[in-house]
Amino acid sequence: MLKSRAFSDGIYVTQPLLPDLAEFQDKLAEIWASKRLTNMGDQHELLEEQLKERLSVPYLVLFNNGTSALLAALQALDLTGEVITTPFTFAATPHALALRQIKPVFCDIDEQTLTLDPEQIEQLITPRTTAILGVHVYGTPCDVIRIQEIADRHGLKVIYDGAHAFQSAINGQAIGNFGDVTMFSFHATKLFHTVEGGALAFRDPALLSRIKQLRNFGIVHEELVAEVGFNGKLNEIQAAMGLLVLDKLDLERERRAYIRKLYEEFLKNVPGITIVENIGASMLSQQYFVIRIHPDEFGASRDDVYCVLKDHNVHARKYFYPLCSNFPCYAHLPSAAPQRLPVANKVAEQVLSLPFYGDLRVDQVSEICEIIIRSGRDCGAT
Ligand code: T4K
Repeated sequence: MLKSRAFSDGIYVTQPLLPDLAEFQDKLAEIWASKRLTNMGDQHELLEEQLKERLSVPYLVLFNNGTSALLAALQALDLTGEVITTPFTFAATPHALALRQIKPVFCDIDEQTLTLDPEQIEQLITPRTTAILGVHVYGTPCDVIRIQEIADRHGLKVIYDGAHAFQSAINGQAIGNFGDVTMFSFHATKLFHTVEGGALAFRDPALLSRIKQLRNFGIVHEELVAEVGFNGKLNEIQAAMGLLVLDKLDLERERRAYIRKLYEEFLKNVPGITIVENIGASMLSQQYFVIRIHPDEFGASRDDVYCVLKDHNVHARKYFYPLCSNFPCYAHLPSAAPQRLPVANKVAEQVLSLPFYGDLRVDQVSEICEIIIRSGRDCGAT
């Protein structure tokens, strides 16, 4: 098939936000002069401070990626046994549990928000359950009120995987202020990034020294290693990247808001396509733009649309298919049985994350939507 000229270079689901090279070179010169490359140097400390403010949270600890941050959160909260979580997420969420020898217990998702369905949580609680791990998927907040009520009733901890939820808010309250701990990912594919990176946000001051200690091999001081920790530190070069990306973030968010509007205009009245809304978010993360394709009504399946886009050099992504509960390493778990997770299994077949980043042009968005709409007509006709 002929590739469109608009897409001769390939269009990907995202493109990292990059600072001006000259600005980055200036930062590098500063780091060179200081000879401080890692272990909580000036860039690191400044970024930690700025992110704490930006995310409006009392405490924030930087990590070298979101997964290691999540691992540290599980350890800092002394979680063991079983943790109830969603299968509709990136592999890192259940993997962090499994790596800590904790059994993930999969709970179905709500059809509208695509986050943990609070109605289904309580029946999964056993004497071995120690926590609920919700994911603010695509930046849509979990039902934090009901999850907290359930956790309080059963004496459970609450952790949120907020990898997609940078600057998301619920009723004006920043998303990092719910549950015991919230993890953020600062991977290059994220709205705010440090190439690779992540953070934990929390409100309990008692967690601060423990989390910092776990990030640095369990070291308390030169002559005391208190427990088994690991190397979760973000280096100075990546922290410098974060500081520069932070300066560009507001503009990127505005651009993404505009692109979201364009997509919505083009796709809102197409039968068989629904736009995934960040229900319950008083401020959007602007991390992803996701649609659901209902093949009976639309005429083509999600996989058909994915392939047609690919033929045009447009690389959308099926976040999150396959469902984590169907991975070979989890499929044997009783909670992973597809009949126990009907909504998640259905949604995983429908979702498609479309290219979404500030530099996407209007003509490109319009052409992507035309290709999608045409694919429904063409496949439906055959
Ligand atoms: N929890 C959740 C809910 C998550 O979504 C994630 C990560 C985590 C936890 C773990 O956080 P981290 O430990 O990663 O901090 C990407 C990311 O690697 C991953 O961070 C992210 N979620 C996941 C949803 O997406 P892939 O395998 O899809 O990435 P990749 O390399 O295929 O990139 C997607 C597209 O982005 C590429 O087609 C092109 C573009 N791209 C990518 C990179 C890396 C660029 O233009 N430049 C780049 O440097 O996982």
